[in-house]
Amino acid sequence: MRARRSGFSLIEVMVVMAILAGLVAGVSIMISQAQQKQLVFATKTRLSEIGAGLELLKSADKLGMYPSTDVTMLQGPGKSGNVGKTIGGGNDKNAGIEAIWVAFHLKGVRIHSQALDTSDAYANTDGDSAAGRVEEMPDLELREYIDAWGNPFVYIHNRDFKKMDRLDGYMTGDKREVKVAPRKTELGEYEGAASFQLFSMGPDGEPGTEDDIAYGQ
Ligand SMILES: [Ca+2]
Ligand SMILES: [Ca+2]
Repeated sequence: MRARRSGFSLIEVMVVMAILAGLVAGVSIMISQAQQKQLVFATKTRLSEIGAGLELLKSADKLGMYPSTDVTMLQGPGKSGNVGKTIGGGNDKNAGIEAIWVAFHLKGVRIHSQALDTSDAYANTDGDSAAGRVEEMPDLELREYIDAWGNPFVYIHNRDFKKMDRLDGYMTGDKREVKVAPRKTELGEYEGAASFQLFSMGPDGEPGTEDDIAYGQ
């Protein structure tokens, strides 16, 4: 009579371990895909809140226009004149989205949004500051609204599409300098030709690649 087998053979153990390893790999891929979806969702939410704020700014009782791409050219509402003269400072990085930060904090204009007023929705990735404080800005820092990967959103007013090569570009959350260009359709026309462009550089943190996420898309 053959002796009864005890335990598992090496091959059986290895097969089980291989199956487990496969399961773990599959589950972790699913988890990271779910996390990536959440980040995309958070980014789209911020984009639509900023976009809604821009439309509000354009109404006559607010700014009456979309903010300039250049923070130093930003016009204040009513009699307060050229806010650019007041704030000064800054550098030439992240200029478009900083202009939105300032515009959303102008007196009489202040745009409130739950999704944007939380501290993980903004940062000062290039570390610059204004020379003078603008009404409801919490301090002198020229912050940018950022996407869920920590990179500033890109904002370009339509009148600046053609001169974007004069701008010095953006600094990402991990301190890389990147050049941004206005987005174009397949026909070679500017997107948002009558208004503005607002987009995230996407998961890869590079502007102009396929994973970019544009407002309204
Ligand atoms: Ca800044
Ligand atoms: Ca990208």
